[in-house]
Amino acid sequence: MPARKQSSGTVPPGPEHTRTGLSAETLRQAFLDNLFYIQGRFPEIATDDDRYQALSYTVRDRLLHRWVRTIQAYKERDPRTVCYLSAEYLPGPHLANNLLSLGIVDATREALRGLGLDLDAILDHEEEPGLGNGGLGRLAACFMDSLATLEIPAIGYGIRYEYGIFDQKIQDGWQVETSDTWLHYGNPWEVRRPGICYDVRIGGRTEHVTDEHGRLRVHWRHADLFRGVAYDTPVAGYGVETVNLLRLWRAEAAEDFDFTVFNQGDYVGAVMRKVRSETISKVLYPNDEADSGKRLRLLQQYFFVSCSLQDMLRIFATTGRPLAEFHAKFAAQLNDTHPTIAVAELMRLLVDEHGLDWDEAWQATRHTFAYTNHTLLPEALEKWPLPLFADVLPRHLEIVYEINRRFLDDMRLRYPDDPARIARLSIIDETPPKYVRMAHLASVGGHAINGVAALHTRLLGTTVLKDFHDIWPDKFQNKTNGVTPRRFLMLANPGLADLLTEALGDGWTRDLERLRGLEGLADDPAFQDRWRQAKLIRKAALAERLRAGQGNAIDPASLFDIQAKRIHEYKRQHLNLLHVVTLYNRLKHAPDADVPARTVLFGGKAAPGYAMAKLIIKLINAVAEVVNRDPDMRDRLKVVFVPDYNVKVAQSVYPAADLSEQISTAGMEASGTGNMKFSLNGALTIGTLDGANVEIREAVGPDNFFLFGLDADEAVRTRAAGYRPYALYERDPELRAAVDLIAGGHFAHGDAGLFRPLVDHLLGRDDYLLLADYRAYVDCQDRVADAWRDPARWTRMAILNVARMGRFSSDRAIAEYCRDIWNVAPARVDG
Ligand code: GLG
Repeated sequence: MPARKQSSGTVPPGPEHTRTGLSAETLRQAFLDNLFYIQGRFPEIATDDDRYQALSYTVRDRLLHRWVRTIQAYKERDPRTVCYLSAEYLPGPHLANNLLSLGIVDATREALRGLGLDLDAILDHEEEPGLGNGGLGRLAACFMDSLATLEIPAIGYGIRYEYGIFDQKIQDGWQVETSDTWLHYGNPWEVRRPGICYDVRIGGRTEHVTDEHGRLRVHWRHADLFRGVAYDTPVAGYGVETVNLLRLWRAEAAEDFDFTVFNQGDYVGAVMRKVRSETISKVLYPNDEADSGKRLRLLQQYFFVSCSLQDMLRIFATTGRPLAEFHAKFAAQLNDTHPTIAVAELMRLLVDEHGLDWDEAWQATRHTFAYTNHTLLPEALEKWPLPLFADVLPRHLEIVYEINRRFLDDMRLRYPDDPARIARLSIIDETPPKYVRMAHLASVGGHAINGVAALHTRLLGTTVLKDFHDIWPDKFQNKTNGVTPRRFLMLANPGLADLLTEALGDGWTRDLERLRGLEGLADDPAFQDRWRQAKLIRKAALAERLRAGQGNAIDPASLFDIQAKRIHEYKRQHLNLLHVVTLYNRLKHAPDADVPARTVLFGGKAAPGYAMAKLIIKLINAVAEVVNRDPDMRDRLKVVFVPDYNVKVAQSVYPAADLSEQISTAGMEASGTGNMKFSLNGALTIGTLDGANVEIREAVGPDNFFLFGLDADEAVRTRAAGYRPYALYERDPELRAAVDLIAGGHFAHGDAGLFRPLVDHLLGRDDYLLLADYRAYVDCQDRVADAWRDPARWTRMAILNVARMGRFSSDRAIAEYCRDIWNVAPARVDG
């Protein structure tokens, strides 16, 4: 643990010191006080939850202390502030991370030990806020961590979903969804701010009138009114005084409206309206489903964006600057298209509510926003049916039309003879029933567009946003994703973190490039030994967790081959399975074959409406059932599905991996961030040239990466050339045997129908080119097995992977956003 300035040494004892001091003794006292005064308990009768709450409040007090000082510093200095607008955040459990940021893990452990309590047991009790689906929400959380650590003034804006991502149970091999209950015991980390609330109007119609100065004015006669209330969560920087703000909005009924109904004698109606209002922030939409018709989803997006912009305007008003300078105060990032309605909403607020003229407002708007694209999948590029949009946001539709009219007028001057191109560029898709294309609105309404890995950014500019790239090549930038080394190394893998600190000093925790110093130790036998020890400890811990949870006995000495991420056909968990079944066939035919023992682990949720992904989960469990019971496998092959994959589970999975499966069809995964977390924890990657894999391979060196398969251009050509998967099936006996075994019902108690949809798709269309990559993948897995047989070689590769992963810190990513897109600088908060 790096040395920190502890207020116990520098601040004279006084009321403040005892309230927020960082020594074990003050922590112990504060914990007991909170147990008593907040929970109303004494140690002998306290429950796990009482202890968790008391400790969390103890830590929160210490955060609030810094939080207040951060706000004071920002108020005095009035710096440009980043506003990250994101419909999703996946922060993971707060308590341990906050202990780490404050530098009080050891002191807290000691304080609790003095009371006969175990810190880890208390940490384990926390229910994480699952306010996101996967990579996109987790990236937002990593970015919040890095912004605070780099001392950048920032606010994260989003939605306080009452029900986050569903919990996953596995019953009879199938995914079963149950509702998330993260708020059940209350949430000690948030502060509700009833005073910070905004009205959000929807529906109705507009009236255009001329005011007494002859100016055209628009009145929006809305049909419905909601209120958003702020819930604030502190986000502490690591090893610095900065504590930034994550402000999530909860929807409530606007009281005055209820009151009118109540006065009309309809008390029940008024309450019903309240219930209906609250549904806006009730539940997170699972991804992978077409949202386009979902009114509630559009309401959610508009709701949080409107509250956030009104909040920014309120803050701006305190600076006394003229409104036309709004963009000098705020840099707002649109995290995917979900918050893109912000472009029209800021125009509405500036023009309709604050009386700016259009050009001034447009200038401020364009310089405020920038847009991050996270996917090329056409089904994920949001567009809203025009009738729905008009019904919910009639005024915004007028504004979008006006933005579009001005934009297309320009474009017609530029491309006078190219109406097809104008139609392609238009923010409105004219195909009936007509749609509003949100990615186009984001591209026109901001000053920068970025992809999340080099390959992704290239494809963005040459495919889905090509027409925009033609007009504004300079607007396009690449910002390769990164991950926070605090949560995903220091917290998740304390043994490895200690080893790194011993070898390199603790500077790597805030400057991950310093890991490069490990290169010189890659061949050192003593260091290699300790490296393997550290890995083995994490593998044993995961094995123990799985044994306790599901009764699965797995051998920590075996090769842990792990694929953990959302279940999706493009991510190809079923390609991994084809390899597993191939290994199974080989062992069945040659039971004495010299095959290194391997445990293949899967984790991940399928969108509830995505039948094929759910069938893949069933197949994983079905294969596991047969393989794990077969005496011929003699512990050389095991298959395990880790249920309910979330940030907490992920923290125990990444450090335990030997092999990281990053095997998506090239051109499909925008970046991936799990790939970075595995590699940073010393796993070797088997992967395609997709997303950030390309850059990871460049960084760690091709010798330290197991590459296979078609690249993105080859994948396009393969499809264009009339791809016939069936021919590949016929030609490759091992592939045929694996597919036949699945098709014949071997893993389904003889039921040949169960996996038929999956097999038919592979043999008929195979959109994700599994069969095209199968042989290269299986051969590559054989090279993995060879490397694994030589522990010195494997460990050397693992050390070099970690040594060269520094570039993939979210600190680097955020520093690039600050420099190239946001134009913001640190504002140091003094201790
Ligand atoms: C996306 C992509 C991932 C990407 C993540 C963060 O699918 O490839 O790493 O965003 O940029 N929807 C996602 O999870």
